[in-house]
Amino acid sequence: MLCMKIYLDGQFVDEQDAKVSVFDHGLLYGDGVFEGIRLYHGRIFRLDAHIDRLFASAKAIMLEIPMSKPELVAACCSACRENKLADGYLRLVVTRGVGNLGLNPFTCKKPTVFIIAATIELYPQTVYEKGVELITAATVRNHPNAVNPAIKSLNYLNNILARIEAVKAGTVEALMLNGEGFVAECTGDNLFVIRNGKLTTPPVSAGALNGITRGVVLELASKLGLPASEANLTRYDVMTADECFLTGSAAEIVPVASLDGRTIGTGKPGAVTLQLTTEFRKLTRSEGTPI
Ligand code: PXG
Repeated sequence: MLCMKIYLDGQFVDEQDAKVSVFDHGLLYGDGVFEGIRLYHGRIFRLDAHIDRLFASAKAIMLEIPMSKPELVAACCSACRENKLADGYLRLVVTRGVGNLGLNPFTCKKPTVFIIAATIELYPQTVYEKGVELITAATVRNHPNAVNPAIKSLNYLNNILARIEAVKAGTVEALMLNGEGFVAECTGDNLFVIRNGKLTTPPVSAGALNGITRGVVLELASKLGLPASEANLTRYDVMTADECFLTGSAAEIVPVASLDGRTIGTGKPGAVTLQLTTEFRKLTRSEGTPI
């Protein structure tokens, strides 16, 4: 593969030269924010929404991004052009920057900004054909008053601990419940269930990320005349749904075949899931910020 050009603090550097300090609080404490963004056919999908969420995450952790929104949009576009990418995945990261060894973020004078524009490793095709087999993680979602899961921070251990459970159980994703026992989301994807033609997804207040793909699916549902709402869900609601699917920028729309060994619906990708997938793919082919 050709050497990737990484955007790092205002410049493009070869990947072997793209290094951050061991004193960067992004590394020392997971102190920072990020976005994972898709590029389809030379257009960045929902870039403005990702940039808005990045700024919201940064605000929540009192991190001042040293660039304006239009500057970040321009940097994302250049990162794709520099790497001659037409389809791929952007990882946009803003860390607290270099400081001393103490927790105090105010010792960090300048946030580090980098953008990796790469090709993407998707879930295997069988996952889209057969659906994922979910397990419920014993690791509970972070309480919103601790590290709010709505913040897309570099502090992903909560999700990683649950992902370890999934992998050890021989699958790719795990369902995460919040402290009250309601469904939050999966480790890197939002969740929807369908019952009697009606879509339901947990509210952000249940510990879900305000996913960009989740938002697109809610828009598509409204366009298609499918009733959709946000409501608390239990494991029972997932197990007994007619259909269930996950959403994420990397995953797009992934059917769920089972939860903890209970087959959901027919166990095959359902009609509504397939219809939404078709409509989602039409959108990714037809809109986006040209690079
Ligand atoms: N929930 C969580 C916890 C996420 O991290 C999503 C939902 C989906 O959101 P979007 O906006 O993408 O529709 C995410 C984002 C990975 C990976 O390597 C996945 C995400 C982020 C970073 C890495 O699988 N998903």
